[in-house]
Amino acid sequence: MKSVIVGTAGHIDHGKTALVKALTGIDADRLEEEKRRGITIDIGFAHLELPGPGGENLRLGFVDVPGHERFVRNMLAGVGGIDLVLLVIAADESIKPQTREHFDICRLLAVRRGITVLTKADLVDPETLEVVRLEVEDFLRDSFLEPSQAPIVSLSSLTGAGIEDLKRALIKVAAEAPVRDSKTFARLPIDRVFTMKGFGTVVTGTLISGTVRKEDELEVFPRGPRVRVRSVEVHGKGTDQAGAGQRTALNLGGVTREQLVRGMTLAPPGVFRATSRLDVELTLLSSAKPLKDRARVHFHSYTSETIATVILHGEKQVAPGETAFAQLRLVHPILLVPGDHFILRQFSPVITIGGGIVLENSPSRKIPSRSEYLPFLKQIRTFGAEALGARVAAAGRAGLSLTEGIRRTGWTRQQLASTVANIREIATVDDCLIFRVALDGIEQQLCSTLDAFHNQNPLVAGMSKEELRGHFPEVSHQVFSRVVERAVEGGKVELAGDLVRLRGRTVVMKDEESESKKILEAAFQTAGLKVPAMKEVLAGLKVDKGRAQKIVTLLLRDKVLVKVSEDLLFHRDALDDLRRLMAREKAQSAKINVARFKDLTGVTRKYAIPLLEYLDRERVTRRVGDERVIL
Ligand SMILES: Nc1nc2c(ncn2[C@@H]2O[C@H](COP(=O)(O)OP(=O)(O)OP(=O)(O)O)[C@@H](O)[C@H]2O)c(=O)[nH]1
Ligand SMILES: [Mg+2]
Repeated sequence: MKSVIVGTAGHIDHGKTALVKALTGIDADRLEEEKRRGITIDIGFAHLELPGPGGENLRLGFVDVPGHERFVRNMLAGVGGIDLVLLVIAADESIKPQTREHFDICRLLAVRRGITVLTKADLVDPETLEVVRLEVEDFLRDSFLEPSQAPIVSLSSLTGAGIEDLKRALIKVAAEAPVRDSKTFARLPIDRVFTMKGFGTVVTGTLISGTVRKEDELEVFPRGPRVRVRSVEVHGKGTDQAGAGQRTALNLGGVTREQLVRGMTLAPPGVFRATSRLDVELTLLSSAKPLKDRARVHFHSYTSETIATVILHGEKQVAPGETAFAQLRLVHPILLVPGDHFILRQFSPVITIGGGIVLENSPSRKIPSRSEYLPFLKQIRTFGAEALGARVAAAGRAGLSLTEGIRRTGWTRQQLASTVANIREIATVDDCLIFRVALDGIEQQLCSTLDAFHNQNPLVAGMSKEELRGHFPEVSHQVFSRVVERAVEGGKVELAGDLVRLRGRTVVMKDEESESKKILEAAFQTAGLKVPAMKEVLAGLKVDKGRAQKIVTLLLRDKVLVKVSEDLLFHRDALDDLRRLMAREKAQSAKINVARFKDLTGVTRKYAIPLLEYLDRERVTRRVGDERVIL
């Protein structure tokens, strides 16, 4: 069954509540004070099912708002989630200030459909009704209620005349309203909180997107506990789940009434973050005074309100009727995503001056230069694939993590994935979206970093991955690994253990270096197990100490020299001879002690102990007491 939310709008006493009652039989004025004073103070609710054009049922949830100018903030809490509006104008009074203000609010909130209702038709003669109708048509010209497109119905809630016409118009307009997305993340801006005896805490609101099921866990924004949905009601009836576009009541566990107020939002846990900075596109009403940079305003979105400072992107002020990009700094954080609408009211005296649409919910604190930032804002203003592309491009080499992408778009992982699948320029690396050109750039820099390294360190076989990684602090671990992989696959780079090197770059030696290498190797080879003191060998070389050290490292890497202890290096041939010697000794005796080892090899104790320990490590011998078993 399709669910549509219908809001009322219009001047005080023009018959909004009476109209809702004539349609639904429900008196939306629920407060004692409202009944006593005969005016609506806070939003009220009603519901009605009508047969749709195809025979299916349409479920209409009504949000009835107050017309009094002092209660516009309550009106704003109700109008945020509506799909269509009934603009109520009394035939005996015609257009009045809150007719204009409510209508402006609907336009600023981008309400796209509705019906104009001329109430109290019974109080005027047909000529007056006709005059009012013409006046109203003029007023609506070129708006979303343009008279040639949207119905105007005159009726009397008192006599019931015209109510059936309105129902027919409602069926038509409601059937045309797009279905809200029940598959995306649930968001429920709370409009009422109360306790019910034996039930505990109950909240109500218009579910603007997604689905809430019994037993769901939800998070309270801007900050609050995680709560559990104990039960769900839609239009006063218990149900297993509520879908987008339904008036929803939730009985919540894990929270007290005192922890919740109107203006908070319920959403799935761990997905979103409330924000106190928003980049927006805002439009000033032509009736408003110019809006200056840094002006303080009242900010309203869905059921929430706070005070905000308007920071214009590169302009001193916005002229009446103009549209501009701005950053809003909110005094209290609110959970909003791109595409959400808001209303701005003058700080004092409080009147509606404009409104707009959220473009970015996590802008940086620093305001970028206008020339640099405006193209980005224009791109994200498209809200589709192009907007996502712009965000990924702006993320540059860091890429946009899916978590961040979800938080900043309000899209689900699936929505993101299917959008990205159609953008060839974007690659998905594990959990990160990144432009292919960014990957190319990192790869190029990786190769030039390696090239520079090889040039500076001709005697080193490659750069350690760790050190190379250090050159790319802005790049995530996943992306770095992917780029290395790509470079290897592309044949540009090769891996040798933990070392990365450009393909084909072997160690290059200058003449005196390769000569030194030979001298060094020869010195160790001829020394056998009686290895020379390192210092002496190095002193005999033609190269400086640093290079000599590198040559030693190179010989160690190539396993020509073997490190037996911290300061004892042996030539591998000498150690191979030693193994053979031990094998021969085994034929004589299964065991060997230090004295015998010294005799056999001719080395002093200073060398014998490290060598034996080396043999133990190599599993040639095993120490048993003071002796060793030859294995
Ligand atoms: N004769 C006549 N009276 C009406 C009609 N509709 C409403 N009224 C009366 O007008 C008065 C105001 O009606 P409400 O429905 O409370 O007006 P409202 O627009 O809800 O007022 P607020 O919520 O305070 O802005 C009440 O006394 C209604 O009985 C109508 O069609 N004909
Ligand atoms: Mg009312």
